[in-house]
Parts: sequence; C-alpha cells; structure tokens
Amino acid sequence: MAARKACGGALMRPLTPKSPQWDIFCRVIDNFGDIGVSWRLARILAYDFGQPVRLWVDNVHALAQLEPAFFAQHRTADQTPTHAPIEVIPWTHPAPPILPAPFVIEAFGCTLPSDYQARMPGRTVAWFNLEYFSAEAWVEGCHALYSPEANGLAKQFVFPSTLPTAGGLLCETSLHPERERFMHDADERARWAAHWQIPLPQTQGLSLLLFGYENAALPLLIGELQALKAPPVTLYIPEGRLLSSAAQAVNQPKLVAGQTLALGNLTLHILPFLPQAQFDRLLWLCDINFVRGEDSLVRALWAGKPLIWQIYPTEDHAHWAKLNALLDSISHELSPESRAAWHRINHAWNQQTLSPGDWQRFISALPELSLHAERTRLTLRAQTELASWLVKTAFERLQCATN
Ligand code: TRH
Repeated sequence: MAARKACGGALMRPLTPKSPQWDIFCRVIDNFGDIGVSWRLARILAYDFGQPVRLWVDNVHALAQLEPAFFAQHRTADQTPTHAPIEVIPWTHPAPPILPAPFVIEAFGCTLPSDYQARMPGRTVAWFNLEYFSAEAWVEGCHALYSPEANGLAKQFVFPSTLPTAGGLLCETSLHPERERFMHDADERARWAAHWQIPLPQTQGLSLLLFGYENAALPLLIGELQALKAPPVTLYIPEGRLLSSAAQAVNQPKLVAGQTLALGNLTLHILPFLPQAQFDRLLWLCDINFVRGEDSLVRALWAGKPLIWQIYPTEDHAHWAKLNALLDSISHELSPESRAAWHRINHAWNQQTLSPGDWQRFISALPELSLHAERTRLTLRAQTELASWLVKTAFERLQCATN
C-alpha cells in the first residue's frame, strides 16, 4: 500500500439522474457475509444516492436467498434480474465483456477479471478495495491508502470500522427511523409478525436471537435459559448452521423452520431464513442478539441491543485480536463489572466453553449493557457512514479527473 493521495479542495458534484455507474464485484466464499455486505452497499448506493449499480456476483443463488422478492420482480427469460436500479450480473468465467464503470468496488479483495482490469484505464476514475470490518487500531492508519496496480490505476483501501477515523459502517438512510417506528408501534410489530409468521415474545419476557455457527456451548446456554426463573424466555434460532447443535441440545433428531418447542420457562422458535430487511427487524425485536460473521454484527450494533459476536474464525487465530478490538472499541464507558461480564461471555461463546457463571454475570449486567448498547448505537450513528464516504470520495476523484 502506498501513501494517501488527494485532489486538494475538490467539491462533490451534485448527484443527477445521469450519475455515473458503479460496479461492485463480490465472490461468495461461504455463508452469507460477503454477499450480505455487497447487497446492502448496492441497495444504499441505488436507493439512497440514486446511483445506477451493477452487482457482479459469482453465486446468484446466495443473493436470491437474501432478497427473494427482488428476484421474483425483476427476473427475465434468461433468469437474470435486470432493468432495476441494481443490475445483477452473474460473474461467470470468463467474465462477460462489459465496459468498466467509472466507480468500481472490489469487495474483500476478490480480484477483478483480468480483461476488465485491462479495460479500466481511461474509464474508471475510482477503484476501491472494500476490506473486512475491523476495529483494530491499525485500520485507522490504512484506511483510504492507495496501492498502485499493474494497469496503471491506484486502488484505494476502505476499512469498515467502529473506530471514528476509519471508513464507518453501512447504514440505510431510513434504517433508524424505521427502527424507531417498529420499536414503538405494537400494531406494526404485530402486522410484521403475522406477515412473516413469527410468534412475538411475551411483553414482559426476555427474548433472544441466536444466529451463529455450530457451537458446543449451546446445550449449556439452553440449560441456563431454561433455568432462568421469571420472566419467560423466547429464543429464536434461524435455519442454518446452528440447528444441528440446537437439535442435540434439546434431544431432537432434527429441527426445522416453523417448529416451536416449549421447554419449561423457555420457548424455542425455529425461523425460516428471512429476507435481509426482515432479519434487521428480528434484531430490533429481541433483547439480546447473538450474531456472527460481519454483516449481522453491524446490524446488531444498529439494533442498539446487547450483542454476543461469534466471530468468523481464521486459521492463524487473528480473529481473537479482532474480537477484542471490537469489544474494546465500544466498551470503555461500561462499569468494570459489566465490561468484564460482556468481554467474558463473548470470549466464552467463541471458545465454545460457556460456564454457568459467565452467563449469570452477563444476565446481571444486562440492564447496564442494554443502556450502553443504545448509547453505542447513537455514537456510531454520528460517525461516518460507509456508503456516503464512498460516494463523496468517488465524486471528488471524478472532479479531479474532469478538471
Ligand atoms: O454468513 P456469515 O457467517 O458471513 C460471513 C462469511 O462467512 C464470510 O465469508 C466471512 O468473510 C464473513 O462472515 C466475515 O455472517 P454475516 O456476515 O452476518 O452474514 C449473514 C447475512 O445473512 C447477513 O447479511 C444477514 C443475512 N440474513 C438474512 O438475510 N436472513 C436471515 O434469516 C439470516 C439468519 C441472516
């Protein structure tokens, strides 16, 4: 990576219906995080900034799971969604010979097709490499740096983060107002729950969302939830990788979406995989959110509820530093007891060795953690929003290029 580059004093151009086009490239490595982030970004650029977007994705099926309605509406005879503010391009090999856009986002270092790279000079004015989320201190120094590339262009690195001087977090303009409405309007929640067939938790109860990878600590967690005296506990587990651990924990051969189990004080609902915007609402509904990967972590931060993050594990164990950095970045205002309880439960869940004490200390700290999660949401909301940063930076580069 090389030094920062700037085009001093350039002003952002007003956005017009003829705004330039963005190409976002996404390779689905596994699960839903890569496409989850790319799809959110495409939607924000298209709907909040009025930007035409082409989303290149090598696994259209994964995207269709996140957004079934979009696919149903915009499908053509050749099965590719098109004629929408967002055009989805199946990233085949070889890639279709399409002229590069002025603004290009390479998600998570997915490496653009070589023919496309060769055609970028003279057409592309801003090329971003969107990195994975991190709150580690070094990202503040690396965010927005450029790296010279073989085609003569410079690629700029963008780091999503909770740290105030990095790239910020993706957030739709309507997200916080919609969340306010949803949280304060019982009728809206009831309509939503009826539409998506999600049984609502009891008003005075404790509700949890459990979205994660397989986890050997799940039986203990379920045991602790059953043992909680009043209030009644509602646990939602979405279809996916955690279901096999959950089935073992409740002595069932198998769990399927739509199933409800009454386990004493605990009611367990297995949910179908919801469209992305509805997944956000599930996080708003619950008092505690277990999340994983990257996009659901950011969404849990926006929910303003205490979260437990099962981080995507890496072979070199670098994920521990990343987990600690996130916890440190947003816990300095907590009392030492609550801070220790929150750090411990996150560590224990990731080590898959939860103890009853870890859970009980976390539950004792819950009132303070809940207030703190809401304060964190407001703090993060006041920081940079990632898509706005990209738009501003891209248009400054365009201004430089056309002057
Ligand atoms: O799926 P993830 O674990 O994703 C990833 C990938 O493993 C990726 O390769 C890795 O690099 C990254 O983590 C760090 O978790 P994540 O990021 O939370 O993505 C899940 C997406 O699925 C998110 O956009 C929310 C969405 N989702 C729904 O839309 N509906 C649902 O019902 C559920 C449970 C999730």
